[in-house]
Amino acid sequence: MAGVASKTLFNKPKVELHCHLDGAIRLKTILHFAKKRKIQIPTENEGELRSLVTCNRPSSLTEVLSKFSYYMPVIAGDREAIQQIAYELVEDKAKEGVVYLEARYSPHYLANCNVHPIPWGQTEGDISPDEVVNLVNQGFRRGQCDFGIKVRSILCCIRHMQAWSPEIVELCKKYRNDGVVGIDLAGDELMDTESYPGHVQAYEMAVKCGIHRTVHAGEVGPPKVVREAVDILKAERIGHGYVTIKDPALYKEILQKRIHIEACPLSSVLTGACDPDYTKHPVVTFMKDEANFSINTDDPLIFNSTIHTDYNIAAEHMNFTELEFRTMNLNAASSSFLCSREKKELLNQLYTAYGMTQNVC
Ligand code: PRH
Ligand code: ZN
Repeated sequence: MAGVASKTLFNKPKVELHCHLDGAIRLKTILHFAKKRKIQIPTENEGELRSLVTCNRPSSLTEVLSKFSYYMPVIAGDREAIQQIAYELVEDKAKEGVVYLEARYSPHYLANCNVHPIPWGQTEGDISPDEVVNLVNQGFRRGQCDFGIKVRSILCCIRHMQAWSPEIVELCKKYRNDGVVGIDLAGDELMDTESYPGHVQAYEMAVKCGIHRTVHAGEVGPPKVVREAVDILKAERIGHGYVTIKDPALYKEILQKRIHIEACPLSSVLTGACDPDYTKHPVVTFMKDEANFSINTDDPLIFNSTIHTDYNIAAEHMNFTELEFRTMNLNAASSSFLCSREKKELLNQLYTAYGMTQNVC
């Protein structure tokens, strides 16, 4: 066992590119705001809430996504709660040794727009998606000061809510110098973008304005979704992308273009996206082929995990060595959506921490 324990340790600074703010909330915080706001949730007990909102065996993406509805009404639409979850995420990630985090969320979900279905703007007395971005920024700013790590946001379009996408790209533009580094498309991917012009137009605008782009694709959907993400949405990074290896031409292109794949091992098994045998996981193929990829948590609340859980999976079942963890984190830093100056700073921070002499000027 001593061999396994030493194998699983990667106690060095890490970069995480794929973590959902609303999938990374503390149970205690949900219970606190439920009580404070007098919002009824199925239980007031932390252990019971954990079993309700977490997945511990393979299910489906649809089931995983349905978990959010147990607790989102408690957080969404509340200024204090939104700031607090942002602040706490920074604290949690700093404790996990993450030095740079790109956290993603849907401003519309956190503003409660799915409950008050007005596609653009705000209802009276409610908070707008724009205000959500401000609140998250405030939480992240405070967190960065207190815990000394760097955090940026990616704003999510939602597959089945294309009417929100024009506002997402506008918010990305508005806050591009204030914490927001990119656009994403999240949600259930079994819908093709050709019939979703709202997303296509938003991504066209993102390209035009130099907004960085990632897309959830090839998680549970077919290779075609990844193809669309690359060809139509001009994605620079792919969230999950496991299915890519089933289409040799597509996979070759991903490798050649060095498109970054944001892999989330535990998530991939619990959403039923990948076989539970981690030794056969697409990440093993990515590693063997020296693909540009990273290891991330996705939704640590739902998967009852931390970044260590995913790193341990990689070490124990995928034969990741210290060298592979380093390479993977350097690839993540290079594929981050930071501006070139900050990217160089991050890379140099990692080189120093990993005891490497290389320096980027
Ligand atoms: N796949 C697709 N969508 C996901 C995932 C998974 O990686 N995890 C969270 N989400 C969606 C949730 O609906 C969440 O509310 C939204 O992304 C924004 O964070
Ligand atoms: Zn995700």
